[in-house]
This record gives sequence, structure tokens and C-alpha cells, in this order.
Amino acid sequence: MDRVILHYDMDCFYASIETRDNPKYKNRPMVVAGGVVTTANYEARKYGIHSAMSTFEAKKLCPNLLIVYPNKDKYFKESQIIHNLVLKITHKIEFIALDEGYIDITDVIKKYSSKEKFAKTFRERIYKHTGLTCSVGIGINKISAKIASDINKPFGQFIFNSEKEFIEYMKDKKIRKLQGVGEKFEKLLNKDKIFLVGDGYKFSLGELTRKYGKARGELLYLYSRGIDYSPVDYDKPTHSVGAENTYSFPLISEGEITKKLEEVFETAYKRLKAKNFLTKTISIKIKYEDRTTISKAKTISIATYDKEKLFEYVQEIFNEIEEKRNIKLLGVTFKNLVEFSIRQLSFNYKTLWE
Ligand code: TTP
Ligand code: MG
Repeated sequence: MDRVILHYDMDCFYASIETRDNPKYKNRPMVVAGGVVTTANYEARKYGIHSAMSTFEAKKLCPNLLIVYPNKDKYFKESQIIHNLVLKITHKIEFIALDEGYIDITDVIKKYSSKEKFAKTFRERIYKHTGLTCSVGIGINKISAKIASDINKPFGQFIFNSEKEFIEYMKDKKIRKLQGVGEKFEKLLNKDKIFLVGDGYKFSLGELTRKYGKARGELLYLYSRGIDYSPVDYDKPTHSVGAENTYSFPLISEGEITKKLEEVFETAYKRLKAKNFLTKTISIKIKYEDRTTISKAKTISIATYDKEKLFEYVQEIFNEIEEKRNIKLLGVTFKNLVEFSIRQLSFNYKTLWE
């Protein structure tokens, strides 16, 4: 049966929240940033300012730039409010980030006169309850919905009704627009004179997989034609909760690293508690100045949310890591989550309260 999938994505999420709470930021170039820009509002984007750029660089591009320090707890809470609102429509939702998610609206849409009407109602509803705008894409699967939500940003919407409409729209767009085509893959494709999505249509599936390997070749062949069978994964429990921070200067001293590790753990832990989860797997991610990234995890036999224990595990894992200097990013993630409920209480009693 044909599916109808919606993707929503909040518009410059952190910046919109800050502007809602401080109207004096309105219509002025502004970023939410510590040492690194997390997001830029649309006025700041006109100067070429974007996420992941250093704040120093951003200020050079726009000397009048307003810089607001991130308040991640606030953004997380806002995200929970949005999640709860969306869950009133259907439970068939896969939240993929604080500010975006996929919704399978195949059944829900039957009650509406049109997809356009539903998308508009959806956006207005989020706005009414949060004072924040989002953009919506409706497609025939996840990839087409995601591309659609980006087309009329901010506070816009776009709809693909078929693979044919998707191909028509995508054929003259840059190949990089396709999900899964990163900077490296793009370079490789450009070398083979594939610049636009349409350039890829000249090659058969066999040719693409021979050239770029099975996974990448198939992805390119299918996604460029708007084919994606992956389900909206609403049944899986939340895979993980966590937090990560990027630093403008690499962390070098042990004291500084310990402090930052504690900070990022605190944020991750708050999120675990807010979601009412216990965890069995604790994972650390580190990115070094030279961009190499490592992660290391530990799985315990009984799920817990004991803060001291969890931090001990984090330290244990961290101590096992050999290279502890020039750290640009630290992340702590809890996986293998178990929802806390009265049922758990009986067999997790010891872990929880000892
Ligand atoms: P995005 O949805 O990628 O960006 P956005 O919502 O700010 O802007 P857009 O209107 O283009 O969707 O990310 C959501 C939030 O995640 C963003 O407001 C800030 C945060 N974020 C970071 O902290 N670091 C990053 O590198 C990116 C890309 C986002
Ligand atoms: Mg967004």
C-alpha cells in the first residue's frame, strides 16, 4: 500500500527559542554559540554564518552579530513539549533529533481533505502551542519527506505525491542534496562527472555498485529515484540519550578535561532522568583536533540510573582511552535503555535504591 510520510524540522531551533524569549533579538543577526556556532538565525545566515563555525569566524563575517550562550536544558525541554504535541496525532513517530521527526500519516491523512491542509494545520498547531515555527515535508517515504521539508524553509511546506514528482524536482539539484552523499562521496562522484542528481540516472545499478561499492551504489541508485522502503521506526524504544559538546580550543590539561567530562555527563544524565529511563550501556565519544573520532562503551548486566555509578563507569571508560589530549569534542551516551516503570521496580529494586 502507498505510504504517506511526514517529516518536520523546526526552523533555526535554538535561535528561535531564544528570540521567542527575548524579542529584542528579532530581525537582528544572531547566533546561539559558545566557542562554536550551534545555529544562526536567518539574518545571520545572510552573512554566510552557519552551524559548526567558530564564533570568532562568525563575528569577523558580521561584526554586529549578537551572540547568545546556549541553554541546552531549555532546548531539551522545548523538544519534549513538541514531542508530546506530535504524539497527540499518532504514536507512529520516529524522533530523530531534538527538533525533527518522521511521522507515518498513512491512516491519519484519510481524515483530512488534503495533504496540504494537514501540513498547514500541523505547522499552525506547533506554532500556537510553542510560539516556534517549523517546516513540513510530506512524501511517499522518509527520504522524499526529508527533502520536502527543506524546500520552503522557514515555516513552509512541500509535498511529493509520487516518485515521478520527486525525480522531476531532484534531477537538476546537486548530488550532495541526497541523504548519504557526504563531502567525500560527492568529490568521488564529481570526478566521474556526476554533479547533479540527474547525472546519476545514466548509470545502471550494476555500474554504480561496481564503481562505489554495494552500500553506496545502491543508496545512490534508489535515493536518486525516490525509492526508500525503510519504515518509520516507531516501535523501537528510544535508542539512546546523551549529550556532546564541541570546544573551540582543544582540551589539553587533565583538570580541564575532567571538568568538561563531568559537564557533558551531567547533561546526558539529566536527559536520561527526564525520559525516565534506566541504562545498560554507557558510551563515550571523543573527537580529536585532527578529526579522528573514537567511541568506547561498557555494558553492564543490570540497568541502572544511579548517577554516581554511571559517572564511575564513564570515568572507567575514559581511563581506558590512550590518547587524552587535543580533544575537540566529548560526548556521553546511554544506550540499551529500559523504561522505568513499577514493573521494573521489583527486579531492579537493588540497583535503584541501594
Ligand atoms: P538543524 O535542524 O540542523 O538546524 P536549525 O534548526 O538550527 O536550522 P534549520 O532552520 O536549517 O533547520 O539543527 C537543530 C538544532 O541543533 C540547532 O538549532 C542547533 C543544534 N545544532 C548544533 O548544536 N550543532 C550543529 O552543528 C547543528 C547542525 C545543529
Ligand atoms: Mg531545524
